[in-house]
Amino acid sequence: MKFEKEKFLSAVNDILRADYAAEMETATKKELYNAVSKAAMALAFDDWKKEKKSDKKRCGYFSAEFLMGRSIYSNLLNLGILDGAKEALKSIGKDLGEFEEVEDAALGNGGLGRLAACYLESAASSSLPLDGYGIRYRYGLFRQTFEDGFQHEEGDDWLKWGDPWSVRIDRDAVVVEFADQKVLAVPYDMPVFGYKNGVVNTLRLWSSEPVDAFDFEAFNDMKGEHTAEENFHATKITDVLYPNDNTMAGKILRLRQQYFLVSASLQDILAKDKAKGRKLSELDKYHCFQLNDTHPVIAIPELLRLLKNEGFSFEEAFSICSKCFNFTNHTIMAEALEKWDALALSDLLPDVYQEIVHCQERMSGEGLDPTKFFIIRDNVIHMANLAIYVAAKVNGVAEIHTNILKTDTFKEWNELYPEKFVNITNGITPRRWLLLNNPEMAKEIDARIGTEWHTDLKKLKNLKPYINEMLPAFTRIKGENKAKLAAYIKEHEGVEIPSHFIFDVQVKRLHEYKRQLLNALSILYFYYGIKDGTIEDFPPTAFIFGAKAAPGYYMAKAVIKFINEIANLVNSDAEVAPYMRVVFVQNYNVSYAEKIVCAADVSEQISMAGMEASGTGNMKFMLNGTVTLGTLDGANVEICEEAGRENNYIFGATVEEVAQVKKFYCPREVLENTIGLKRALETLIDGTFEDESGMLQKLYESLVAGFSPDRYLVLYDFADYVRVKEELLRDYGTEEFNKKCLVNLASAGKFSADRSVKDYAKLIWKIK
Ligand code: 26W
Repeated sequence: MKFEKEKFLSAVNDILRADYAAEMETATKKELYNAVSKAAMALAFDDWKKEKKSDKKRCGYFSAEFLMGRSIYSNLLNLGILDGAKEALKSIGKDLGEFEEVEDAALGNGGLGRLAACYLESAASSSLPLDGYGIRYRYGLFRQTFEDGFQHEEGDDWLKWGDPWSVRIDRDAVVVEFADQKVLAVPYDMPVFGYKNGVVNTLRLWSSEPVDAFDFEAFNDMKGEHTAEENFHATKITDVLYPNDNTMAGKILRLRQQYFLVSASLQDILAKDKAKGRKLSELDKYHCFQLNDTHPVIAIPELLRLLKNEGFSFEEAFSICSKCFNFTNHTIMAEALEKWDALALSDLLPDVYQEIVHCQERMSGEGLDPTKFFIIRDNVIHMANLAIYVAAKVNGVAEIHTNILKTDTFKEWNELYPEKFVNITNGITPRRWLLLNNPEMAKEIDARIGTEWHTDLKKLKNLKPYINEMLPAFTRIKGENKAKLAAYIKEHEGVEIPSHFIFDVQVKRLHEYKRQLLNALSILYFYYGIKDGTIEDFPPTAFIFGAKAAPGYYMAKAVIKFINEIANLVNSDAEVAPYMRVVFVQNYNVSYAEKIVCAADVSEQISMAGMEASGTGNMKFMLNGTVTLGTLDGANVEICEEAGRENNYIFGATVEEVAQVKKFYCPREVLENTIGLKRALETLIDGTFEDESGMLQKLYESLVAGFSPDRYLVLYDFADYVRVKEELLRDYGTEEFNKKCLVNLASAGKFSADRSVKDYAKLIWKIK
């Protein structure tokens, strides 16, 4: 897009005058942010209109979560006006960097939601007609603070700065009906800009409102209170994102959210097709739908219901659904596979429930063995089974994960429908995760191999001949990024990290299977080793954590408390100060990630093998030239395939070994036989840390006591972990180590989300 500075500034000024009765000189930061954003939106209006009107087959990405992060910089970048806008603002004495205060749109928990955001960007950048359908939560993922080392949660008022990147489309509002409630679903459309290609797709987020915003009649009849109550119920549906990641809570409000999202989206899509004169019997000619995990799977019976209302028979409707829907699984954890109480669902959505029953009957009618194949059993509805039965394709998100789905989690289903199961390895958008977050590194790459990699990440391999020559620039830029991160951490967390320290980073949601606890115990092992002299010349290392724990997840919160205690111990010990720092950053989110990922020396990806479906943080670090310290889990396996295992640091039990070990596992035995482990572990109970809450005690017990102690083999993998970790830390700083970093960067091509969405388009969506 050609950028005309004067025109742009004058557009900004017009918006300031019309919307805020302000001008450049007098506008507040917030007003300016809104005006700049709106002016940029206006530039892309024609492209957006074109895409909305186009007749091609489109895919709807149905997701309860879109973790978009901050939009302004990535949008300006993709519109090709980031530098222009920066210059323009500078010329009037303003700094684009000030918009760093703008809140993230954190309408997602973690990996699944961020993946959805990357896919939207990559699809637009690859000119693929993909639109997101989600929920416009009034409050996104909670804001996290630490008080005395404990996590505290606050509401996330993400709209504080306004929402200039959305447009409310009242004319597209639809009514969503529950047995006990009728609400209005109002869409807010966010443009999704392709990278410098003039493509603008849409993320449509639905907000719930009362059907009649203000009922004058009721008010006049003195029923005003009743109206207020209805009001309350209606907005409640989209009030807040559920902060659970990987655990199914079974809350009816969550079911309401899920149904609200899919019913509104499908009604909207069908109504527009009808208005265009399309035949609904040919729905699959114009649409397909990707169900992002089980959360939107209730779309299947809802479409059955809607089509039957249009006069189709169940079989006809079923046939349409089986061509339109596809299902992605993002986790094998049993506690995360959604199941709903049949009575509760039938109370809330009787007609939808009937369609689920019909699916079950159809299945029985086919003569399938009901002990293996069921949707409803013991009055519980298994949403994953419903999805697999109806969907055209089912995919896992990394090779190893898809294999586990096929041979274990959904073994029977795979034997029944082998052609349904496919793998699409996850990816990340290289625009946000290299161009934008690490611009200096991007420039160095451009200078050597040109800019094609911006949209064809495989081209990064052309860097390989330049690796030796690029080392000085690489280490210089990494050093600058580290200094910036250290300053930011000093300001926001109050912890001083010398930037010559190794930055060893573990950032992701807090979950036992991700084993932040393993990392924590290794730190204590090194700490006591340094103190008692058994470890000499320990390479100075800063251990950096970032993670939110689900508010009701006791063990996860205990791990946060433990690591914060370790940080206190280590950071206040003058004797180890030359060797170690520990910091747990507060409120880790997309914007924090952008700062961290480009400044890391070590990427910790240490889940118990078989548990992490893919991981995408691992890819972000790799793309920024960071070695992985990890298990053979999720996409780590493919990272090693691409970059060479010798260029990463792999440890621990493999999936096969995990299965073997678990048969006779005795953590107490491991504890006795692992040097240094006991000392580290017993800090949980020996008074090293004060434990009034009893949390640390519980953490200890989770590893050594009870029915299945140490479920995630923290103790089992400890020895191998510290061995490989120490090897890594001692390699740090050598030329060989720096080369490993760059080989990783140059080998990251496979992990572009552009590749992922193209795979989806070809294998699943059949769109061009
Ligand atoms: C019902 C509660 C609930 C909430 C969230 C269940 C499951 C989830 C998600 C499936 C959790 C999630 O985000 N999974 C992550 O998805 C990423 C994208 O595919 C993967 O990279 C991660 O490995 C996986 O943990």
